[in-house]
Amino acid sequence: MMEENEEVVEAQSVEPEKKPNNMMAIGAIVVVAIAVLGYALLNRTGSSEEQREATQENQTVQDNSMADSNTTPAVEGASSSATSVVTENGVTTVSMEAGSFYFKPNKITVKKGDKVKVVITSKDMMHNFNIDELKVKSALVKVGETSTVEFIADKVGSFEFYCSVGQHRKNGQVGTLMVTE
Ligand SMILES: [Cu+2]
Repeated sequence: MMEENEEVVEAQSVEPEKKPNNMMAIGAIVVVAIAVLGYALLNRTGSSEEQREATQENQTVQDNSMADSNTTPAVEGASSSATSVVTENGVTTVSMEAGSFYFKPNKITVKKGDKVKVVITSKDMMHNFNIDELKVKSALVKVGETSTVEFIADKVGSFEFYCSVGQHRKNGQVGTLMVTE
């Protein structure tokens, strides 16, 4: 009998202590939840703003490049378009624009055995033109300047051309030369 009573007393003495603990725990959870929620909300607005900024930047870049390609023929006068691929008597002449970070055109198709003449004009900064598999490496082309590199497309396949200046290749200044039979 005595033991039972003691147990009851013990159980009762524990209970009142537990309640405030629970209340505190719930309070802490609520505080943490509010903090997490607030942080998540802040992050979401932050990232969506960043995305909006990035989109705007992209649009600005596109607008600039469009403006450039629109004004270039007027400045150069002679050619109807700044970039072109013309094949004549087994010679493919590519008038190519290089900029940050692109080649225009970025796809060229020639026949095996063709002589390829790439006339590179830099729109900004310095760029060059390389195809490792065909051992093609142009000189550095400074802004506004033009440089020509010639080679024979003597292998069938799909080859990447790229700019080796700085991080330009990583930033997407690449293209594809297709050499067909
Ligand atoms: Cu470059």
